[in-house]
Amino acid sequence: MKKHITIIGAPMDLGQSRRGVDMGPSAIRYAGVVERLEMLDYEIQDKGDIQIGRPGKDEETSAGSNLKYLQAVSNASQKLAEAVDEVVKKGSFPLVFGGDHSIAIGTLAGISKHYQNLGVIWYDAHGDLNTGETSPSGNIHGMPLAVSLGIGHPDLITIAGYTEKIKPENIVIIGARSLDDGEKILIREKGIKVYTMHEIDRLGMTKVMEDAIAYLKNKTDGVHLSLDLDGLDPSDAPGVGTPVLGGISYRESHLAMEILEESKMITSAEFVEVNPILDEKNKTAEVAVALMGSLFGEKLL
Ligand code: 6HN
Ligand code: MN
Ligand code: MN
Ligand code: MN
Repeated sequence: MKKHITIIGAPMDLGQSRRGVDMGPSAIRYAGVVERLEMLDYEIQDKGDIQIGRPGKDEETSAGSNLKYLQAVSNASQKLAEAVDEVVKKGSFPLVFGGDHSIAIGTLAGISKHYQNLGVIWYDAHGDLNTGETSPSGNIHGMPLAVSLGIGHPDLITIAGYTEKIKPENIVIIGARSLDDGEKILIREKGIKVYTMHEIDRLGMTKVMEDAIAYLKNKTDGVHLSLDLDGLDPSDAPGVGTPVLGGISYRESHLAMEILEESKMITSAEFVEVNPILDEKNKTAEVAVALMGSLFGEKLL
């Protein structure tokens, strides 16, 4: 039987300040994702995009909170959680396209209830571990990992009706190079495993991925890959809203995806922060699709 993947687009741009990332799902589709994965003997169903509201500027702030577009992000997260939940229920692999990284709140809320111990690989320049108190920006895309740990605004941590989506010991962050002070404190407090660019440079991507897999292997019953394109170096993935120099290369990223594929460990994935307005001829969407190829078993020979 052919393995089954279900695509869901989450055209969300309210979790951050650069418009255009809502066109990410279209850009990824335009880069040929369905055709590419079908070649790998997957049956693909594209469910289209979830509906995201267009709140006015007056809805940017809400009483008692510095989180921007809290209501809109929380509504969309609930919708995405329901859509993803359905996909997992019918035994298909959920593949979600962003949109900004705030969508991970909904993705994880939809997936995690199906697992006792969901592992998460967070491939990102950032930790996305801020709360309203520690955030320098008020942008919710800097918060989804904290929210999924049950730390953050009550409206966000209760999406899908339960709070602790993931446990700190089941998280691995890969590619970090821009962490806010509050995030560093939380990482130490919770003992979260982080491979910063320092470890990637020093150990090499093969060792980093092998260690990450060994770390998650015996304690998780599924692993979600949340891949923020800004984990890659901006020279390879320029179409992102919060680029940070000194990132993971295109080749290293392919290698990481290939090693994950060999591990047969990944049970869901999302590719986020592709912003075609900031991109160079859809390069970043094409990179995302190429990485998905490797994640799902494409071989060079
Ligand atoms: N992302 N740490 C910064 C903030 O505003 O909280 C940047 C967050 C970036 C989030 O790339 O998904
Ligand atoms: Mn991110
Ligand atoms: Mn990021
Ligand atoms: Mn390769």
